[in-house]
Amino acid sequence: MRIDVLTLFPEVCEPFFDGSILGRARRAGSVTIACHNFRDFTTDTHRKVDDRPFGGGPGMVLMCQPVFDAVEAVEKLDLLPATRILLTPQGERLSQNMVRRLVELPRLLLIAGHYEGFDERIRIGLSPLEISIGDYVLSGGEAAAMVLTDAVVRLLPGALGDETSAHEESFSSWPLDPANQNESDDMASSAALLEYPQYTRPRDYKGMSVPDVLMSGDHARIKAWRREEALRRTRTRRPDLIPSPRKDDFDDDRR
Ligand code: 6GU
Repeated sequence: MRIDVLTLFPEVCEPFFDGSILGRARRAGSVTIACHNFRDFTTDTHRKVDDRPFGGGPGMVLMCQPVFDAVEAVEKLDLLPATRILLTPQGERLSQNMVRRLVELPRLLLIAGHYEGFDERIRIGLSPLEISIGDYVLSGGEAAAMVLTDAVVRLLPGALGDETSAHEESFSSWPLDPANQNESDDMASSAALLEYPQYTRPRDYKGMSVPDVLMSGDHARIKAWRREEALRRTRTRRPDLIPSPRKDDFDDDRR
């Protein structure tokens, strides 16, 4: 997979893409990540990338020219067809289901804006997917591009040291109900559990001890305990994640 990130602050993004899991995935060749600066594509003598909004108002707006030219030039760097993604608080909210769809694509082109926003013609002319990472406002799309990249790359084969860990974590599939394992875009059935509590050495720390079951060596009991804890945690913290049974499922059972 290839990911290109267009930003005014490549120096902010690059160190993140070199760290831990992302860095390892890059070195292993699972993903190519390249950051590009809009400013390198401006035709303006002062390398201007933003201007005041027509009609007045606060802040500056990212101009069409550097963005269109950057997208065109960067797409030509590779034959792989790129899916354009604009990071914006007005986009569809990023979810693990969306991440699972994105990781199937050969190439992502992430467009991170700064300032007050983009010229509307960037949306119209580039027809990108628009993605937000949550209901809060960031001062730029860089953090969102990093979040999205991390979430996607860790699902690439070989990106995690232990192949099983991506599946056992919070927001992976619902382990109790096989009927719900099918992928779906419908939020009600995007089943997930929060992760069970984890412990490591020492067995006692400041009077807090590790649950006995984890020291028992009984793998069936450990598995059952973890499932119960994951369920308990999900019920109390995120009851919205627990799928509600569909009405017609019940109807079918009665026949
Ligand atoms: Cl993608 N961009 C900005 N500026 N703020 C956000 C966001 C993106 N997602 C949530 N808040």
